[in-house]
Amino acid sequence: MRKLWRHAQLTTLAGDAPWGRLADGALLTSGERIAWIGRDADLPRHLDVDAEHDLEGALVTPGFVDCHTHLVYGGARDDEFEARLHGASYAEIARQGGGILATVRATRQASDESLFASARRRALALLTEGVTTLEIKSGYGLTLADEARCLRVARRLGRELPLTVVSTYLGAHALPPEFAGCPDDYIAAVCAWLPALHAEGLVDAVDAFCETIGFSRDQTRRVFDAARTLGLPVKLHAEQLSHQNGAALAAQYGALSCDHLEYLDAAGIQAMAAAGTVAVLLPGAFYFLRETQPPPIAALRAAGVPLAVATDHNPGSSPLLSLLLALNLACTLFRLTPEEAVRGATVHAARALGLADRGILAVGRRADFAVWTLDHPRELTYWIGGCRPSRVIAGGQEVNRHALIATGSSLSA
Ligand code: DI6
Ligand code: FE
Repeated sequence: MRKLWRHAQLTTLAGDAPWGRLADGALLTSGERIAWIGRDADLPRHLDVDAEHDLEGALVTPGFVDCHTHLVYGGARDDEFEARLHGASYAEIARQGGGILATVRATRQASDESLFASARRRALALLTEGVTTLEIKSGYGLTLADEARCLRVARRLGRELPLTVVSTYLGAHALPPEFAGCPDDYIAAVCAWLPALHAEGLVDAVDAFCETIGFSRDQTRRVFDAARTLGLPVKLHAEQLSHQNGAALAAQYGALSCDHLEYLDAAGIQAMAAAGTVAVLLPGAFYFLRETQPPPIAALRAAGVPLAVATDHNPGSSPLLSLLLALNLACTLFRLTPEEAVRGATVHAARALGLADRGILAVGRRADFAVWTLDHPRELTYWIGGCRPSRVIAGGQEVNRHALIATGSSLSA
């Protein structure tokens, strides 16, 4: 199928021009890919196409990439939100067996079908805003069987929704009760489970939570060694709540990304720059936990580290299901420019997932794009709520979001 999209204000994000903008542009898709892109006036004559759409001056951007989510879990943690409003801290709640472990209990009790139904609803909320590629981490199962269940749900979402899903094994997220007091034994188990998960085709990358309430550098290193043995790329939750030197360690392993980074130091920045590691900024967690120290954006920028922005959707520290709101928060709280924020949720987010075929609009890239009735792409970072694409195209196919939402509600009722 060859489809021609005409009279668009293209925000290609390709090349050096601001936003890669092309006024009155046209785009030809062939199957899942972009076959031609340029000025409408320069369209080759006598193009053989199956369908033609006039976008009447609407804005077109690449499909968004949400490169850091924990989308698959049971239950919710609104009770902890309320407890924090009464003075408890996130770390205290975690130490008392709440926090991540509360979600682990709810996830283990949830059926495969209910895990799938709730994750599907969340994925559709993101898709409705133009997200066409989504990373999903495990990390709320913490047994081989439960981690596998969660990763299978992620894979099933990728099969059943018009989204690309990248799945990340985060067995080293928290210490489960079975291993209380024995974190090294748990890390041995996390490493021992990985080959089976990988053999089943469930793992695209490996992540860990390197933190006082998570795992140490040495434990993180063991997880990374297990990943390296299987040729799997790594990424890290690094320097979120305290400085652990995790980012420098991850960079030594050529990590795709280091994520959070509020407490990142100059050595970590240099290591990331040298390794080409992407900094994934998660302003939703910063906002929801009322953190006060923002990541060192100016120094990351000066060092040439690519900046990505993601939702970090999870029930504890970032119950955020809007990548557009994450973009606004990245600008207001972290002082990203609107163009940096939008590049952070497209081209740099794709790079954080090791995907070279998307994130910009260019010939040969995936035909993932969103159409917006906006005048300027910076509006994507400006409006707080209420901004939705009028159309979403994933792999060259128009996504019927209303039909997907209607089907899901009847299945999960
Ligand atoms: N850092 C986070 O922000 C999430 N996980 C992590 O390692 C929080 C997960 C949760 O509170 O459930
Ligand atoms: Fe996270």
